[in-house]
Amino acid sequence: PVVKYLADYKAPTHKIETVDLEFHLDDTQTQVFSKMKITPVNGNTLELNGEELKLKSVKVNGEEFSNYKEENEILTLTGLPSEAFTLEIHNEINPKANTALDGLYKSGGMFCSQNEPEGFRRITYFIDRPDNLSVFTTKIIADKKDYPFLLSNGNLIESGDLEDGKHFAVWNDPFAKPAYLYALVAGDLAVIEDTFKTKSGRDVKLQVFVDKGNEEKSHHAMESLKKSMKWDEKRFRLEYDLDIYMIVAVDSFNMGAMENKGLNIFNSAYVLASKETAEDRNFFGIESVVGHEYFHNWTGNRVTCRDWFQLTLKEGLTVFRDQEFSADLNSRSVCRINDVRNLKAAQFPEDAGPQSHPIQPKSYIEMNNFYTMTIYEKGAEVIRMYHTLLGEEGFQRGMDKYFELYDGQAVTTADFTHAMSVANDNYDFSQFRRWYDQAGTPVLDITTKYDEAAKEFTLTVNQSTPATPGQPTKEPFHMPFLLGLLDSAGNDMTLALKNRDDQNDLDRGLLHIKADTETFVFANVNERPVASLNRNFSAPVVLRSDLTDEDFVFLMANDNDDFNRYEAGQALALKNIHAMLKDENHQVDELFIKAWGSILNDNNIDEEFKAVCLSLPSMIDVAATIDIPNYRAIHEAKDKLFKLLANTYKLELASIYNDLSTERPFKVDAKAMGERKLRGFVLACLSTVEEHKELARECFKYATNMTDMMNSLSVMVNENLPGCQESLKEFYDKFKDQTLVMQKWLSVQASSCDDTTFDKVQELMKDEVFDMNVPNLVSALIGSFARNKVQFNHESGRGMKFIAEMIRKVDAINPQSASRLAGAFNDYRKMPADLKEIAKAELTAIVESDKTSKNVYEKLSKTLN
Ligand code: HT7
Ligand code: ZN
Repeated sequence: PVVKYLADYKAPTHKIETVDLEFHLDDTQTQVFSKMKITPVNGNTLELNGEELKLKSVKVNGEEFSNYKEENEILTLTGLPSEAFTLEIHNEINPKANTALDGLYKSGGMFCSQNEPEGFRRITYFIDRPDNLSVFTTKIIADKKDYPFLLSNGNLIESGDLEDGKHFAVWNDPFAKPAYLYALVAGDLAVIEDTFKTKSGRDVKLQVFVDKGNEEKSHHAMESLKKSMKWDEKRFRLEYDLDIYMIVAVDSFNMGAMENKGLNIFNSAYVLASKETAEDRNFFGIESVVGHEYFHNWTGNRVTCRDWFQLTLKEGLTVFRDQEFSADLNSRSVCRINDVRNLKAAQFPEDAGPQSHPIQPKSYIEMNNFYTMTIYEKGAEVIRMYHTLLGEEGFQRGMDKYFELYDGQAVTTADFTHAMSVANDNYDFSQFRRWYDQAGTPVLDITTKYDEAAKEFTLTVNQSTPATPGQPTKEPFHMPFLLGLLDSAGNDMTLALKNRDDQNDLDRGLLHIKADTETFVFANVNERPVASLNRNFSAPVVLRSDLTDEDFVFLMANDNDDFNRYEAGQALALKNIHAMLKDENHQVDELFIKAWGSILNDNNIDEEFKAVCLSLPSMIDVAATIDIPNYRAIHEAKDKLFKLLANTYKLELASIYNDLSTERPFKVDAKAMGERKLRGFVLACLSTVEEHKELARECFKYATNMTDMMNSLSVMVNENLPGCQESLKEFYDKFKDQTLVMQKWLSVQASSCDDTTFDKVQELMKDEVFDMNVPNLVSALIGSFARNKVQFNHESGRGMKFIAEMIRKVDAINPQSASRLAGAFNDYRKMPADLKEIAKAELTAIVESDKTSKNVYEKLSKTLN
């Protein structure tokens, strides 16, 4: 397969100024007519991308043209005019056969498209790269009965009836855009409508299209859209620019959602929600994804990427924006904790494994493999660091400058840095730029010393970054490090640095870490302080410090930074789990048990924050610190600790459970969701206590919303509690016609660590609710099993052999879906020898097969290397 390099970037030879498209929709033989106005920039040879297309005819300036050849998915036209010309192409495509869901395809009875990053070339021949910005006009012709709605980007300018039961619609998008933002939808849909008045007084028509019968489940998405529009005006002063904004929900989709200009297409999982069918995390996810796609209108669409190596320019920035949106609308502390939990659970392992890459990669084989946690979530952390360094005002000045300089253009991450710098007195980001180029999670080793006589506190910070594929050595990063020194009453001391000039950010507690080793000496420190380090997770690093258990207990109770209150509890829990892994007779630290109990019994902490603070570190958090993790042992150690805590505090837990079980109206706000979250957590605790084994079944029977239902169902499945099988059956009978709910049912069963899970998954694959062609279902059943560390790494090797077989099967249908499953093998280098042997044989066979897609090839060849 061909490797593409950032260093090889060359500007396009031509510009497609406008393109008029005409579609004659048909399941297997859709006709596409494209008429492009093209300006030559450099030379008279034009290369157009085209994949899986049947070429019918080519005309230049109205005349048949035959000076072309088609090779390696490129249509090369030579001897073209050196002045502006028109190029007309007619080709045919087969949407029904498109199971890869890339380009134009069918989801249920509907036609829909997905063009990012390189799907448009599967619709027609084009300069399919983000630095070619064109004005698109689209005429869609289709059967009126089957496809009453015909949609594309921009404004509807004409529509009408045709012969033979057909009709047409013409859409024009006045904003020049790259082909990846192009969209087309045709279907027999239901729609809900609303309007939004922008800050300058324009009315924008809002529409959410869903399958008929799902209208009632689309209101939360509509409300989320209006909140997003309002928030972007208030926080970023950004107003929507078209007169219409449409969202379409589809069941077959490769990712969460897509920000096509004025016509977002969403995975139905991020649109549909009712209290009976969606969990709180789904309501939260819908708000955040609707926000994310909306925010792309400015960060992605108005200012786009020059090439796909710049993907984090739009994705890191837009994730930062959606995180801030969620934080402004919900609990800021809990949002930050959850964002970091997510980063540590998924991005840190990615950065420590075979797929590790900088947020701006230097090469790729298949771009679809680079929609990663690193580009998105670490990318957002990098944006957050600009924000921490410059403060909210300075950051906003930088954003204003970014739009002033680059609106309507395709630019690079260096351009973003430039805007941030010039808007802030030419702030020096030269060392900071290493975050774009170097992969791997930096480690900070911190030692502290208090000199009572001199009243000085010394903090020594040593940074190092492990080698990653292709990057054996690293240069130090510039990172913002937020710090507090707490006195014995838990108050933040006033900070004064003795040995350094960079005092200016000290009132914010901000230190700049730049060198491999930095020493900070604080003066006038009247008692030994407890240091609260890297507050709010200001730098995305692994922190190792000499803080004592007593310090962590103190921080859990007193830190003024909520993130570090949470983090201190995690650090203590982790220490205990490690000790239990070393010695199965280890007595859990009394200090930790007490501190956990104090949080549980603290009435001044809100429910959701309490639930996250009491949660134990994930299996991945524990495994991250072990060379060759034994997942079964980790699971058992965590389980033992959890049971100990639950049994120690069973009376208090039961009383909290009862308090939270009194009848209350169902609301989707932070308070109500927090209460349900804590109730679910407490239920999980109590279910491990002998006298409360029936509680989960009770909760399930009387549940009036999906959150309570899934909380109780997953506890029953994981602990194999009484009532589990009846509950699974009742759930199935009630929801078998609702695929989104069935995804939960499949996932909860495939995630159980129990050894019966393997056979269960084989059986579930035969169930009529499962369909290998739908990525959500593949992810819910096979993906959940692949992420089930205990069962994937089963001593017999059966778990990984099964996933290898599934990768092959799914790859023949949908390479993007298969490539995601292949991520299960990222732990390859950390496997015990016998499992590694099995994995090697399986992966080698896949990599060597000529049937393997480039998506899977790229992932697994890196894994084996
Ligand atoms: N910008 C989108 C990225 C994307 C995608 C979306 C749906 C299906 C396939 C896709 N490939 C890439 C999603 C986003 O970040 O908003
Ligand atoms: Zn995005």
